[in-house]
Amino acid sequence: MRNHILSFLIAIAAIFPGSAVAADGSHLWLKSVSNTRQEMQPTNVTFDRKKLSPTLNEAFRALKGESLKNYDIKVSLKGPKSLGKEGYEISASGNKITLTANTDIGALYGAYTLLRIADSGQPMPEELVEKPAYDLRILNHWDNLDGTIERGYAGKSLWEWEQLPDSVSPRYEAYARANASIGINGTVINNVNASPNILSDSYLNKIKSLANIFRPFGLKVYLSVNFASPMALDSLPTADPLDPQVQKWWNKKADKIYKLIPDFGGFLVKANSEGQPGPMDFGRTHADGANMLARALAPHKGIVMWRSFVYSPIDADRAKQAYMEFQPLDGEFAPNVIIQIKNGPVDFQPREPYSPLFGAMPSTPKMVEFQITQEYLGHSNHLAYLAPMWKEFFEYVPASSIKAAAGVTNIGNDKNWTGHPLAQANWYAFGRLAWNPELTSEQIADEWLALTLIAPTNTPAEIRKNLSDMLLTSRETVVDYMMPLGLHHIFAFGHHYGPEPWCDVPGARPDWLPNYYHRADSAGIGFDRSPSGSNAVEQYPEPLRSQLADMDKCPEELLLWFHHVPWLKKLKSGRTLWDEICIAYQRGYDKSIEYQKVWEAAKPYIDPEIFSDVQQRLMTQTRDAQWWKDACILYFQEFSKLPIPSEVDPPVHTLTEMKNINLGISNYESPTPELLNRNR
Ligand code: GCW
Repeated sequence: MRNHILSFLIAIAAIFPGSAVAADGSHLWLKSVSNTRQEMQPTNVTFDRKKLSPTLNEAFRALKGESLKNYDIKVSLKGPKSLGKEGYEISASGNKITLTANTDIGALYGAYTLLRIADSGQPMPEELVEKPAYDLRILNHWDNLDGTIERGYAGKSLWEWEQLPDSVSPRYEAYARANASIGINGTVINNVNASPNILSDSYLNKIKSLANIFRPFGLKVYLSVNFASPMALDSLPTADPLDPQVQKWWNKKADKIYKLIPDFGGFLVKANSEGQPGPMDFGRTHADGANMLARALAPHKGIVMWRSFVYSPIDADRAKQAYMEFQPLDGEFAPNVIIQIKNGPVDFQPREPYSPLFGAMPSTPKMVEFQITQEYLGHSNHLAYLAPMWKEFFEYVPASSIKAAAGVTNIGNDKNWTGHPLAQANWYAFGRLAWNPELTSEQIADEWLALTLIAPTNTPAEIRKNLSDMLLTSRETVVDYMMPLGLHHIFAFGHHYGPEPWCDVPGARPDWLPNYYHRADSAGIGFDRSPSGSNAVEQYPEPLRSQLADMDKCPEELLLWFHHVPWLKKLKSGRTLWDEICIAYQRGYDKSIEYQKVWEAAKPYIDPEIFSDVQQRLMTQTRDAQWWKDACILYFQEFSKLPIPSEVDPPVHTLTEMKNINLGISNYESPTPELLNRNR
């Protein structure tokens, strides 16, 4: 009963977006999905079906949205085969719209598209045919079973494990609807640092109840699994992938899962990485491990997403290690295995070159893993709209060369889902880009702004433009005040929030420490990955390889990623490297102030609760930009021994002050020294 009342309130809030309940960001970009059901005839929306499935009922709700009320909409489920499983076709003439699809889910995607077009004030296209670029568009939750979220900054996990399966939060449905509305069709609901318990009978029953709620929205459930589960759950003496008992255990487990959840998607695996167990513990390869799981899932059409995020020190350069471990296995994986590769070769830094592994396994299906949650981009305190970062990846890696896209989500149980109200745009952008990587960052930003934050009809164009520019430049701003010119991983240990280029943790793996990456000394700064250094450039194809290898030709935004550059080296601007570094920190800081002004000017057009929330966060962002600027300039100056250029404001903090800041961030537990020193 309680749940019904709650759902009702949420639905009311959705119909009246101006009401106090809806103004807290909880409605995301779906202010106008209606709660009308089909029984409420007569209506301007008709289907060529008598009875609507739950999926079509959802389509009906979307099409009954306020902004579509003047259209006559016919939905036909007799679409051409060419539309595939999820595609749709829209044709509009005057106030008549026909939406055609092959499947219920295709019709639902088409319905959300119509609503998006109408709600964001775009003209109705005469003809629009859409099919997703990827069959798999999938969120990765790093949610632990105790309700905490690794690298989560928007509260606790959405999944209320203790209440499941009997009592279900109304947010599960809202979550599924939000995902479907942007084309996301899969979700891995638990952390890749996986507890074996997720596969216990009791959890599987809870997961079944989530899957039932997600199903009408075309959202499949996947699980992260711990490779040693047979040992942990059923005391098998080994988890060796070539042991028949182990194979049998996984086969039985898969059978059990599919009995409960017939459309279960499959497994995601982090193996032999950061202390997680894996096939190499038993002298086997990643392919042996992945293929064993793939065999268990294949009869049910399930898949294995096997992560390539590994860095055993088989080479002195961590950036080379995943490639070295995986590239030789090209062609050895079963057909239902996809290798899930982080966008860059290290770890979700504000800027990385693309991971060269994408170009090195031609016979293996690959997928990209983006990080939506801002582990390294200011958590939920900083504004960083990430579409430009993901588009940068697609500039180097052709969208058609990969099979799927995954995004490590920024969702938690905060009222507004993502902590920072503007971080909703990243969830939105991930879905939109996974559906169509050709969309521009600007298009997506404008859509999201119009749907979520500002009503296009009564907000002056200049305000809209400034807000859009603010989003579009925000990631580069973070790069500028944190790690310009290809610097990377100079974060504070453990929580990865503030600056700590001086960080030293006795006993820690060297490749977890900032000086491993920045290598500042009296001669210069940066990691030499050219042929005279680690030669990581060798992993890239020509002609890019030669370009990256040459200090004078390497794109400047990646210069210190690939080169150890003398402080006084002249860059393209004619300024020295040292001056450019200082100026970048200043530019980032200045931009953060500019964002506060843009936001202030938009005040009359923004909901007051959201306005003050974002205002606070922008202030924090400026405070932090100042910290980053002062900390990094003063610390690196100890090596460069050069004066701060006159166009840069002098620091307001001393280096000692900066070293003493205790951020008091407790949401990440630092690994024990023992774990730190385990490679696998
Ligand atoms: O980005 C790093 C994080 C870890 C994370 C790991 C991974 C889930 O710091 O918290 O663990 O990567 O991607 O496996």
